[in-house]
Amino acid sequence: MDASCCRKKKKKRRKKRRVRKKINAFAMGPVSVDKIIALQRNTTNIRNLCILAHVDHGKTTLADSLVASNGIISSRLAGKLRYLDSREDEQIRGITMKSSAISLHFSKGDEEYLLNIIDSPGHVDFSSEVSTAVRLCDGAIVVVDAVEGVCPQTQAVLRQAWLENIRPVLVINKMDRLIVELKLSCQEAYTHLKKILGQVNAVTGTLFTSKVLEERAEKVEKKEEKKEGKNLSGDQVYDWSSGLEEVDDSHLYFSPDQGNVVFASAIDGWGFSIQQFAYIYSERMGIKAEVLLKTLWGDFYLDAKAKRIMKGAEAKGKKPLFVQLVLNNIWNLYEAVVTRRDQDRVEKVVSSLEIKVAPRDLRHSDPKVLLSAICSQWLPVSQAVLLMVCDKLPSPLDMTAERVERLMSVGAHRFDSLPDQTQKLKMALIQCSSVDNAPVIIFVSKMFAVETKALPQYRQRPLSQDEIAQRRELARQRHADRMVADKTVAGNHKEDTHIDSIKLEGQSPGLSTANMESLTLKDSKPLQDEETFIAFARVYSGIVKKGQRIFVLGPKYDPAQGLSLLPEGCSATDCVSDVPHLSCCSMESLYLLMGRELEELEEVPAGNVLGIGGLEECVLKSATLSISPACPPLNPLNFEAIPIVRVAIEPKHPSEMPKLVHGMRLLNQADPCAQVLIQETGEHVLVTAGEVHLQRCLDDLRERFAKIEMSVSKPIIPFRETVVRPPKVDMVNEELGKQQKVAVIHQVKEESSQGRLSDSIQVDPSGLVTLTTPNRLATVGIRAIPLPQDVNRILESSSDVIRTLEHINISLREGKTVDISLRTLEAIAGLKAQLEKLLQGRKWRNAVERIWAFGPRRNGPNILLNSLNAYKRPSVWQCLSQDDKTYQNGTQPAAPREFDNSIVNGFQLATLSGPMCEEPLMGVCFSVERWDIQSSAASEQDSIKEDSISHETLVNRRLEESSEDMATGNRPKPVSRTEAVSADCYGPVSGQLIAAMKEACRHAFQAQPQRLMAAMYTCEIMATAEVLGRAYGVLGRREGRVLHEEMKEGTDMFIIKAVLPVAESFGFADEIRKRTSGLASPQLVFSHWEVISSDPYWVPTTEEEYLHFGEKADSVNQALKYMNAVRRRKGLYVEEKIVEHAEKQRTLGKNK
Ligand SMILES: Nc1nc2c(ncn2[C@@H]2O[C@H](COP(=O)(O)OP(=O)(O)OP(=O)(O)O)[C@@H](O)[C@H]2O)c(=O)[nH]1
Ligand SMILES: [Mg+2]
Repeated sequence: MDASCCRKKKKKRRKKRRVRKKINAFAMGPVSVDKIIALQRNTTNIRNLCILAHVDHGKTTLADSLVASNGIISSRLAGKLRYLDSREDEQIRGITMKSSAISLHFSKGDEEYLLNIIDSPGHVDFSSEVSTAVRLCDGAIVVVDAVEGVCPQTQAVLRQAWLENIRPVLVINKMDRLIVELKLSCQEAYTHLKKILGQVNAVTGTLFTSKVLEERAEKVEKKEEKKEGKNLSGDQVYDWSSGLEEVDDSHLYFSPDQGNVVFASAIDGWGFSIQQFAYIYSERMGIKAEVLLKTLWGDFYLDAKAKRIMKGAEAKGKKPLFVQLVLNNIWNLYEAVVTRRDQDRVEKVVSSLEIKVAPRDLRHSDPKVLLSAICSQWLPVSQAVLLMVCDKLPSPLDMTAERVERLMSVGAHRFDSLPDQTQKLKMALIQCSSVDNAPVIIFVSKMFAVETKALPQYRQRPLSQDEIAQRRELARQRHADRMVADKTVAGNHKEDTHIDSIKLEGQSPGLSTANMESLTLKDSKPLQDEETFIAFARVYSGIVKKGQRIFVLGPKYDPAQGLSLLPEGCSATDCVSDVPHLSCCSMESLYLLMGRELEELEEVPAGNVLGIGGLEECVLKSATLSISPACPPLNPLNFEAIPIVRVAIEPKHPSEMPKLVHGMRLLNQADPCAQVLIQETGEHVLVTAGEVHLQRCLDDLRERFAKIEMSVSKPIIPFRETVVRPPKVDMVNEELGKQQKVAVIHQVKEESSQGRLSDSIQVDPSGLVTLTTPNRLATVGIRAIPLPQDVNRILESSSDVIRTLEHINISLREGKTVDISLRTLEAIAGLKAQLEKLLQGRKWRNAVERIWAFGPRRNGPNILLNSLNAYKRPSVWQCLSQDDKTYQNGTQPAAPREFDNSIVNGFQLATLSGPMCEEPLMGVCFSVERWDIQSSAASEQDSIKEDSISHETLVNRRLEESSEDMATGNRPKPVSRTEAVSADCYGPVSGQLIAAMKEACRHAFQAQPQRLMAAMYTCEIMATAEVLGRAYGVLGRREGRVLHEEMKEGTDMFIIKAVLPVAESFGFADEIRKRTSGLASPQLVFSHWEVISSDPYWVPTTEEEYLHFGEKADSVNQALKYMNAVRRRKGLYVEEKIVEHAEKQRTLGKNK
């Protein structure tokens, strides 16, 4: 009896265990790869989306809930695991540092969807990772913290989404904080949420307005062009309307009644959109769901007596429907579960919601467990978000023609100037077709490194039944062989060594050697410490197959050139070595990206995000891949962050240098934004976006890529050198008379040039420097003039436009015709107009037309001005007057004078490194007021022409190489002087002229009051009132300047906006976090360059100054400190007193 009872119990227990196992398997088992492969073919139901937000607003937590909905992680761990933060430092720091993708499955009714979701980092240092994510998507979930609202990075990501033309939906996250932390009532919360929506929509509104205005300007221009073309003469009619009135923009905004907003608490696992409540209440109250959909959000209330929904809740002091029907429920639940912990009420709520909660959860001491148990059944956040995503975000098939054109038109070229074959590819991109003959087009947005042993082909996996059987067979065979060997070579001590050969001879039928080896090799190959690069990519058209060969198009590839050089019908399997910026590669493996895991695929159809292996030799950071050479390289990514923090790195042991170089090359490839350079000084330099980014790069270098001990220099802070107008007051703020002013300048001048001025240089009191070449054949007269600040700012922000302008000018000079896109022409004309507006006054008369060049690197913020009356050279703006009739009517443009290039090159060299501490110049205009070349030089020019050319190209090359990437360029090679064949013992005239011009510019610079410019960060700090004072303290100590401070409405948070010199920013974030016990955390973004007002060369000159500062003037001079630090780092001479306070040495008495 007892025994049978026992058996029954055991049986029951076993059954229970089996059931539990089954349930767990259902909950934990991820969707099979086969299913996802099947879904990849149904393009209509694919959604490629990324999650974007300010740092810490809960992207990864939300992603956890979505991942858990597919059973990849347990729902209990969702929010705690942060599954997509797979790096150790991400987990430790609690911030995401890279974008990573995962493919999920979702069923909505009968429809099945494939969601390729990319989680992105919110920290400003990693904003380049956001760019790489946004490019591959068609839509985005923008997450906003319900308490913090719109923050700087929220605006930045909305702008990025806008620029890439992808559609956003909104998730207002951390709703629980409104209840638990801020303790708002439902009504207050509703007002607060309305305000946040308003803020987000304001950002979208601004982006939209600027776009409409831009488009309108384009249209007007086109119309005018047409009119001119038809030679219509008549009165010009101006249209003053902005065009904004006519455009419907309602679909752009976020509004809960549009279904593009979800309210959520990712950490507690709930989220809802208006739709869900509309359906719940339409059933319960008998009101049509459509009516509720329109009224649940907004100024509507429920008139209980009339049983009708009325407008005007606010005016009548009634509760809006959203408060009454939606928020109330949630507030009640929180009150019962979290605030009061009222068991009875909880049970009532649970039964009214008709859900089941495990008794274990009901009894749990942490109320959050019970809360998530209830919420995840009642309003699962994944359901709400994924429904919205499937409904509101476009599929890859919905790609607009506008987006495609923008992707395809690169640089200054017009889309319609591209070859016909290329223009045809536009249709392929729009159709996103996966038929067999569709051209394959892929964009790689970044390369990421994974440990080779983590790749699926090397992963330890459970053996299948067949493999186990095969192995058994193998073992049996080996055993049998050994037995045979034992018998035949009995007593022979070599028996072991024979086994292999015997094995080869004694094959059993059906089991080939290759098979056996592959079985044994695959699992035992030592792959420790190896990294493999995988391309993070998307297929825009065609089907990609494993092993397929493909063209890799560099960003400078020109399809017109490619098509003319390649034979007709040429494919990537043929060898193409002679086409610039084009190479071939085979895609060795294709992967499905599943967060931390990769799954191998055989082929991937259009519209999907994927990983590609085998491209590391051909792709550095990003690239376009296509099987057609007619494909243009797709537009490069636009990065918001400018890398600014640089450190020099060297190995602890000099012999490990090659390892470091190798490691840095890998790092350069693995990070979209980090730059690796070899400076002119030979230092290996790493440039990163900020401190956190720097730390991550160094960790990667140390632990993954170089694996050596390194010493890292202190961050190298960049400075700029400039000149300013002579001061009007002295350091004690006394007005300076004219006499004194001249005295001050003279003194500086004398000091700086003491003993160095030779007789070939003359400086006149007005600052004009005249310099003659050593062979006395050429003389230049240069004056340095400070550019107005606004001009400086415009030049700095327009470096891209200036670069394009320079390219166009080079082409024109070479006699090529250039087809320039309207947008580029407009940008150039805009820049010219802005400069004309700002450079007004007698001094700048006609200055914009007279601009000779920009520098350094031909696109920098300094200007070379032609002030020679006798020399009319072609204008840098000549592309704007290309269609000019007078020009076409035969009046030839002026030709540049001989040696024109030497003057420009001398200017480029001078602006590349200034005399203060060899940093680049900024905001300086060098006006050429004299340039004489004696006739003997001109007559010589024929004989030395060749030489001068080689010299000029050498200088050009040197200018370019100084900034070149280590990965792409080599170190500048020393050029032997034997090239110089001139009879002139001073070398060729052009070379001398370059040197003379450079020196003249330097002296002209020194003849003016010089200043350093510091890079500045803007920093936004959010802090509570208690820690505000401490935050100010830290800012003050680090030379920060507070711009404004405001209180965030509805919270006790203050937002301080300040600027801070980059030089003072290291450790700032940590210090402020420590001082405020983690309550304030700043975001530092590079903003601009600012002149440091103190003069580094200042010494007291006036009587008042002697009185005030003493003879030594040893109060801290910030500019001098910075300048000397840079000089010391570069090994330049530093003028410093070694003994500052010379006092007689004495021994202090013990008792004093
Ligand atoms: N109260 C509350 N906290 C949340 C919620 N969602 C996330 N958090 C917390 O917010 C912090 C940041 O969450 P993450 O998901 O790492 O934020 P993120 O946006 O991915 O951050 P980055 O990737 O670094 O930009 C974590 O401590 C989360 O626990 C929420 O709904 N409510
Ligand atoms: Mg994150």
